[in-house]
Amino acid sequence: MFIDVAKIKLKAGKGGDGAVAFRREKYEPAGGPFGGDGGDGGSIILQADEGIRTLMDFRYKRFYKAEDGERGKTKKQYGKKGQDLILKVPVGTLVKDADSGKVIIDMKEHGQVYTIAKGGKGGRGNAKFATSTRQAPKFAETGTEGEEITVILELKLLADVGLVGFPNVGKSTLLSILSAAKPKIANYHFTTLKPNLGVVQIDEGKSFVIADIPGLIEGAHEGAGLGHDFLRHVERTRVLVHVLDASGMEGRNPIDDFYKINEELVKYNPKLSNKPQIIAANKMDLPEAEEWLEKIEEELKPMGYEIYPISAATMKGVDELKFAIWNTLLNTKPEYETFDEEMEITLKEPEKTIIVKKENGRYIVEGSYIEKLINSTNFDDLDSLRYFQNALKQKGVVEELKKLGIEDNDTVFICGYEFEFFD
Ligand SMILES: Nc1nc2c(ncn2[C@@H]2O[C@H](COP(=O)(O)OP(=O)(O)OP(=O)(O)O)[C@@H](O)[C@H]2O)c(=O)[nH]1
Ligand SMILES: [Mg+2]
Repeated sequence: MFIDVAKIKLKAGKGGDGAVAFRREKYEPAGGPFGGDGGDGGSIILQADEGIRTLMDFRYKRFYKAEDGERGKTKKQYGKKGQDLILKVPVGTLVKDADSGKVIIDMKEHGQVYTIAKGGKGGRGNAKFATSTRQAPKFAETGTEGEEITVILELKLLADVGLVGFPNVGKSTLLSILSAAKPKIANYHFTTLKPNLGVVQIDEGKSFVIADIPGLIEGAHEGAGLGHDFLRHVERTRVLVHVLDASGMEGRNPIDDFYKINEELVKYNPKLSNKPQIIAANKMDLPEAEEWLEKIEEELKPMGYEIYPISAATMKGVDELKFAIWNTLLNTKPEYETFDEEMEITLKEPEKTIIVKKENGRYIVEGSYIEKLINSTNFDDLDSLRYFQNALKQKGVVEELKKLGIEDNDTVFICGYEFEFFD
């Protein structure tokens, strides 16, 4: 099995900070709070797309960041929300957490979306903290950080395109020049013992997987040669490229070869005759190839086959063939299969927003809510401090600390900062 893998780092946008601002108008010397909320940070969203066939693009670009939210503005204006970043992945992509190796999600269906890194929340501006007793709050909330995660994308590659043909016609050679695959190539039959897969890139976001299907000979459907094992690979491809040796150098007739191989395919599974087939007349650099090409065209063109004369040795005609394959793929409905093994999907554990604990005799308070609270507190401002203390009470933190045995004058570490406890 051939697996395409990419490791990428993702960072969602930070929420914009809330603004501290006051109304300044001619006849209102002590204006009210006027700071608006920050915008939320953009999230990173994965989207399964059947038009994307490989993870090629993720090998070039490895870090992705969504836009930050804008800061809140004066006049109670909201900051703009950061734009979400949508990453398209092939259908069948398995997404794993790089740290734990656990599966986060299997992107199985076309169009499926999943928020892999959530944008931070925008902070509230000081206008939101005004109450009847606190008319001029000098603090606002900071926006929270966007989620950050490194993921491993895995895709079990199934060939979109199968190269079929008699042994020694040049299937592996063709594979090696279309892709980065390095199959064994040699001038004897059954050089290739197992299909090799390669990724062919057309352009950004456009690529496909191709395999050389070895060992097909007369009687393959009954087990002759090696072909029987590999015929099921052929079943899974969408397009076949039928490679013929147009030089006839081995004394066979390429037209006979064509019929023989197709007969084997149909005997194995009649549905295989429905697959689009493109003919590559190979070894055009050799003498006698021109003559054979004419015969091949005369015979097979009227049957509706597209025929591409190529030389895998000199690469002549190979680009034309490559684009013809791509075009045929575009017009053929994909049949894909995702991971068929049963597997356990572990969802991300929701983050504990408040943790109160006693460790080695120390009282510790932490968690994302507390962090956010601390970041938003202006410790030089009495109102702000009061808000902080009330919040700790309301959230039950004080209660928890008392249960753990805290007493007045004891030290408590809140997100790493030292405080003295007074009830
Ligand atoms: N002159 C010439 N030789 C070629 C060309 N393409 C392939 N060959 C040669 O043909 C021989 C067989 O090539 P392979 O690519 O191994 O053929 P295959 O179809 O994969 O063969 P099996 O793996 O045995 O089924 C090698 O010696 C290649 O160098 C071509 O366009 N021109
Ligand atoms: Mg081969």
